[in-house]
Formats: sequence, C-alpha cells, structure tokens
Amino acid sequence: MVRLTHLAAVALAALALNACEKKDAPAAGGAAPASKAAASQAASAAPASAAPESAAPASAAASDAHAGHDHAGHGHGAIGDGPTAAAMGAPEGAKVFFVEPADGATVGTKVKVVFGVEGVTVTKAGEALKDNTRGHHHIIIDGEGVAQGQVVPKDDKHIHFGGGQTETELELTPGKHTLTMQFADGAHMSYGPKMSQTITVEVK
Ligand SMILES: [Cu+2]
Repeated sequence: MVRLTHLAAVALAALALNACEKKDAPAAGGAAPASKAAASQAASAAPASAAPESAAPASAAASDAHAGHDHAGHGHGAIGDGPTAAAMGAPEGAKVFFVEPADGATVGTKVKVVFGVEGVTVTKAGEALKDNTRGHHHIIIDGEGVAQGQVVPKDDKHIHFGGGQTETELELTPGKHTLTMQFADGAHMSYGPKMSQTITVEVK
C-alpha cells in the first residue's frame, strides 16, 4: 500500500514534470499541482494557475503603453496606434474651395460642382490614413461642416467622394440651399472648419 502510493506519487510527479516540459508552461507553478496528488490534469492545471500571475503584468504593460498617447480626436483601435491624419490637422495654409458654382449663384436643379484644393492632395478613401496632406471631398447639403476628428456622416445630406472625385453633379430642389465642402482623411474623419467652405445657391 505504502509502496503503491509512493509509486503513484512518483509517477504523477514524473507526469507533471513531463507535461511541464512539453507545454513550456509559464515556469513556476508546474510542481504545485503534482503534490496535490489529485493532480488530475497537472498539465492543464499548471498553465491555468500560472496564467493570472503572468497575465497581469502583460495587460498592465499594455494599458501603460496605451495611456502614453493622446486619445483626443482619433478613433482608437481601428487604425492602430498614433494619430490619424485628421487628428494631426491639415498642413498650415491648406484649404478647400468651390471652383463652381460661385457663392450666391442662381443655378438649375442639376448643379455642376467643381472642388478645389490647395496644399493637400485628393486621394481615395481608405488610403493614406496617417497622411495629413491627403483626403477626399464631401458635400453637405443644407447642413454644417463636421468638427475636426469626427467621422463625416453618410446620408442624403452628407455625400462622400471616396473615389477621389474632384467634381460632381448634384440634383437640388428649387429654392435656396447651402452647399458645404468638407475635406476629410482616408478614414472619413474631418479636418474640421479649416478645410471646409460653405456657399449659398438659389435653385430655379
Ligand atoms: Cu468620406
């Protein structure tokens, strides 16, 4: 009886040791479950009991790194670390403007619109997410520009030109309307009021 138990213990210990080696379990803990004879699954118990200890420092480190950068104005997680183009803001002196129509123009219900840029390059949506010299146009009909870092909504009044278009034709109802250009980065995040212009047109 004594011998059997002893043998069993040795066998279990050997098993546990073996399991540990095979699993390259996070060190330490491995021996402990073996002494509890129950050691039903020394192999799985070891990593499990070791996990909380080794996981804690790892996640703490992660959240430290996380705290190290500025969260303001960028959509976190979607595009990885570091500021997005929109969060950086467009370069000094850059602007967007309507080439057509002119502010205050009287136009038909089909309105040709031509977008102008200075100091930035028009590119497709989804590209150059960290490059604050790039982005694409949006038109907001009878609405307002979008605050810097906010994603431009997509609906009847907020039209994206994610293909990198520099002109379009709008269909408007008769009456007075405002057209607002809004430049935004590759992730549709607005460069804010500096990269926006609003004009009024009279549709006849
Ligand atoms: Cu967009």
